[in-house]
Amino acid sequence: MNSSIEQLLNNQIKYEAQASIQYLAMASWADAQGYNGVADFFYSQSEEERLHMTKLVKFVNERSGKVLIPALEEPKHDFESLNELFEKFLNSEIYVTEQISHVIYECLQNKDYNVHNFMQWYVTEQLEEEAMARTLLDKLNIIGNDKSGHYLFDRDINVIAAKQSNE
Ligand code: OFO
Repeated sequence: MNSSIEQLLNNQIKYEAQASIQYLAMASWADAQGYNGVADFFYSQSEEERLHMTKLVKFVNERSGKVLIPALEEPKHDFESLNELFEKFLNSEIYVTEQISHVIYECLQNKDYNVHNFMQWYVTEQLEEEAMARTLLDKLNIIGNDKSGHYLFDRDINVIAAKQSNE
């Protein structure tokens, strides 16, 4: 594997790991605030990001590349509101999507069609996750500051998320 592609995949390992701990911190914040549905949602998003990271680790090793498990930055722990929480979620997904597009671009420049092919799974996954983050933030924007709206959002979030990922 070309060393610049290897470096990009290692960077991607870091972004997935960073998203995983960020979502864990978000789950924990929601748990402490009594938003149990939102907490479950982010606990499971955190697990998913961890799987995305591990899939990359295994792929780089299968291709005889060198994996360097990275140090991570401290995640954001505190949020003013559910809106701020979900804005962070959407921005994090947009960032990861941009990084994946960059990997794809470099694969094409370097004619690495194997890695290009492998990365298609991430492209599809990101599309779904970004769409889900947008839908949830849109709903919160409709709800505004209404406490009973937040209660219902928390109660229904996992149904909304499941429905969105079946679309
Ligand atoms: Fe790894 O899918 Fe989101 O970030």
